[in-house]
Amino acid sequence: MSENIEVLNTIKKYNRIVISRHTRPDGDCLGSSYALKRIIQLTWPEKEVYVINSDKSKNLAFLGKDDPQIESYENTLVIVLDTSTAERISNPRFNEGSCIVKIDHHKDTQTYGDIEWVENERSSVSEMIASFYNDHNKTLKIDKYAATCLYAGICTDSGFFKYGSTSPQTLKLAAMLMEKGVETENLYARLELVDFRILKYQSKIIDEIQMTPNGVAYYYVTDEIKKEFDLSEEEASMGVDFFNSIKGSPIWLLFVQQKNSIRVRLRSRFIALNELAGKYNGGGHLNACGATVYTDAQMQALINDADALLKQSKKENPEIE
Ligand SMILES: [Mn+2]
Repeated sequence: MSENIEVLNTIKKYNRIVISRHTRPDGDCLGSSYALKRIIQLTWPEKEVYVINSDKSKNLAFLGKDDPQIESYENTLVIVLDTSTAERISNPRFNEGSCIVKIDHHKDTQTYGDIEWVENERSSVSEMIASFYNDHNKTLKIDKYAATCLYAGICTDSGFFKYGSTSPQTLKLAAMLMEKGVETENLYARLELVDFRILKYQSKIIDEIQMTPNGVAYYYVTDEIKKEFDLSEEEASMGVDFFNSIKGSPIWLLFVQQKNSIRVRLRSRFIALNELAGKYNGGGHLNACGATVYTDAQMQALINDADALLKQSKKENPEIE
């Protein structure tokens, strides 16, 4: 809360503000950026506010548009949203700002801001901006567009309110945004649209999915498959979500071929995977990890280890499914 007031006071002091976010943008960093810009513009029409980044999103372009790079960062406040480390910031000039504010909900891995407001347990930075508005609603103004951007960011980062990071506060703030006129049905429809080629990719995975004796589901995305569906790295790795609800398969793995290695995405419910990921050059959260293997034999070893882990887990807890 005190950082939140410090952020407000800092915004008041500057007449030129640049908002930046992380590379490979997602709904949260885009939604929070466009919403914060709109809130500042509505509240202080005399301020210049820009959203400036060096890459953009195709699928979420309906949320808003970035501004072109500006000439000078003199007397400029730079606000970086949803980005834990400086190297992920999608604006190479963020450091030229007179003051840098970081607002984030990732584990605080690196300090780069003069002022940092970080809350790990928040579902999203969009939720933090919604709460920022809510805490200062005597001063700040919001409209339907800003509320829609924030609502979109909360939805995408919380898996539409399904992940554990969704708190009573998340839902209260979502309700507050809804009262500002968010048309949720339209928004969900837009957020859920997929390209036809991605649907075909999904169909291929579902058709060819592999299964170990104890129920670990897995799939290997080769370069050939990436080419066939014209997949970017990100699109290829999205495949891990295509088989996340098979009954009896609480562990599922996606392997993605790289130049000199194989990237692994590990997912589970009810079973901790981080130790397994650690054994294969990776790590992460309890139920969502990343790892890297270098040969087909290592890939098979990881699959065998996952199968043994699942066998053991099902023995210890027969309710796992
Ligand atoms: Mn986020």
